[in-house]
Amino acid sequence: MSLDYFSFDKAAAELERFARDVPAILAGHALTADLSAGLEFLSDRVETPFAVAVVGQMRVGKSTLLNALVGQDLAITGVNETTATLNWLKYGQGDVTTKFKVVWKNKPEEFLPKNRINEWVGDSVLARQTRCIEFFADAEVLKKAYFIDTPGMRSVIADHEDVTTEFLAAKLDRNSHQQGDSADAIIYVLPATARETDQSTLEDFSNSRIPGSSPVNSIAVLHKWDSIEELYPFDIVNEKAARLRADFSELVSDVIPVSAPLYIAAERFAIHFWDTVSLLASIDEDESFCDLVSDPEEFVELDEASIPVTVEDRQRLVQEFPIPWASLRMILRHARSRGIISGEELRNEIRHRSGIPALNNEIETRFFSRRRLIKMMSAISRAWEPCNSAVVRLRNEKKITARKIDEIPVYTSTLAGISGVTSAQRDILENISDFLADQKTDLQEQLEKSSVSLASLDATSSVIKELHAAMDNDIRGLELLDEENVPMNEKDASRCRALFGFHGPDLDSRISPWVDSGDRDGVCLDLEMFRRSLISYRNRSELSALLKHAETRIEQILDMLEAQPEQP
Ligand SMILES: Nc1nc2c(ncn2[C@@H]2O[C@H](COP(=O)(O)OP(=O)(O)OP(=O)(O)O)[C@@H](O)[C@H]2O)c(=O)[nH]1
Ligand SMILES: [Mg+2]
Repeated sequence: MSLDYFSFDKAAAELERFARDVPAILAGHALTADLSAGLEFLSDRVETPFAVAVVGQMRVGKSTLLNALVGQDLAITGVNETTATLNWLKYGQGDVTTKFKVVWKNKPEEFLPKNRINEWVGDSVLARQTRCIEFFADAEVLKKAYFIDTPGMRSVIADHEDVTTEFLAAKLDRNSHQQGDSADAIIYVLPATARETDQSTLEDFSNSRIPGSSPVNSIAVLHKWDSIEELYPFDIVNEKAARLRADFSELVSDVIPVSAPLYIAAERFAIHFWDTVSLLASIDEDESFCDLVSDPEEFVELDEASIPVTVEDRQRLVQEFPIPWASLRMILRHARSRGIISGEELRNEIRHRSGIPALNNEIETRFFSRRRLIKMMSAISRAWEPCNSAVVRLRNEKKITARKIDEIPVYTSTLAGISGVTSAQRDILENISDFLADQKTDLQEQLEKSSVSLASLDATSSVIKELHAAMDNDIRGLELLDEENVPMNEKDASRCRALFGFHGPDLDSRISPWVDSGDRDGVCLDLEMFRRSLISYRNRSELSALLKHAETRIEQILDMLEAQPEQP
């Protein structure tokens, strides 16, 4: 067993090799040339990016969140209801990034300069005539996934909600999921402001829930928590997330507290901003600090000698570094309550608290890797058919050719045995014998060619076949574990999930439940014990395939760990 069975990158490289080599092998033989066309889709399929849609109530910060994830201000944000169309954020370079594409409902699509986008904001006539808008940016993340910004649910602008729900429900259609077409993920943005009770968040979620979404493709974020009017809003939202995680466990993969403006500030604001904010947070007088953070006007106008940053400097600060007031206030309070005086430390702390790194990680490891596998597996399984047909044709051809080759000596000796012929007839018989000898050489060449094609086909597809079987078993195992009433305790089930690549297909993710066991030997020992403990399920016939696969995965992991050099 080799490393190829774990890492997605290696699997993708194998698939790429397969997609490149097999059509060439098929095209190289007259008998199979027609089948190579059936494989052209392969390379495209591996390349297609994922679609990630962001949905939620109006003004909950969907567009701001997308800008944080993409790393650029592509989606339009605003204090009033803003996004009026389905907006796709896609990868592009050069001229296209200065434009946007309008896909009209009733006329051909067109590219327009970016400065005209305001005509599509809010309740506009143009928005109603538009199917969707596409924006392009040269952002690394967009190479992997495109993002869809949606108009707010419960929108006062008619039609918005229907547009979003219908569109996304169609994308998540179970049947297309089977085909591996729907590699989409949905981020539900739920408000986490002070007046949102758990009950109202639950209601909000059920209102915006897209039919067909499930933990396999959905995640919830509690957004705008920075505006909770408490000293420790993060602790409050964290507790809320923990409660909702239990309520939502059947619906989304996780519930993560997020504040996009905090991340945008951490990523884009110069250190001057962070130094100034931490300086302001260290004011001696508690009362002055409370006045300073009481409202945005006071923040820039309060003129007291004890404040270590002048009124002019504060005015310049808010102009230069635009951030929602609630976010700025939260940063100031956070720095003060935790006694953070270093701008750099504050910035790192806020980046972490923004929840975006956790969200990115969740998107990547939970659904991208799993969806990527499903997508890849579906591409591979579609490639079997032409390959198998080619193998059958080549084998038949080989059989027929070999038979013909065997028959030739019989004819030749029959010819040689003919007696009592004239010399002219002898010449003819000799010509026939020569002709048969040439035929034999041609047939042998033909046989050789078919054998070479068969051998290359076999060599090229055997790795991918094994890979396919292993990953297919991962997916089947995960699906079984997703079912209700699986006869396995939760701890064992979650360990099997990890083994099957639930947290990511690479080795580290697969052994994540055991890494606490210390060094490599500790992990190996615990894995071995886990393998033995699975024996207790052996009388559950419905689990037999799953147990067998768990066993195989453990063996492969042990082989791989043992092959690794010991850490010093
Ligand atoms: N305090 C705070 N403000 C936020 C946050 N996210 C967004 N905002 C602000 O909320 C307002 C609305 O943000 P958008 O991103 O436009 O919201 P949206 O959900 O896309 O709105 P629609 O497109 O109208 O549905 C803007 O003024 C943002 O600056 C957040 O996490 N915290
Ligand atoms: Mg918006």
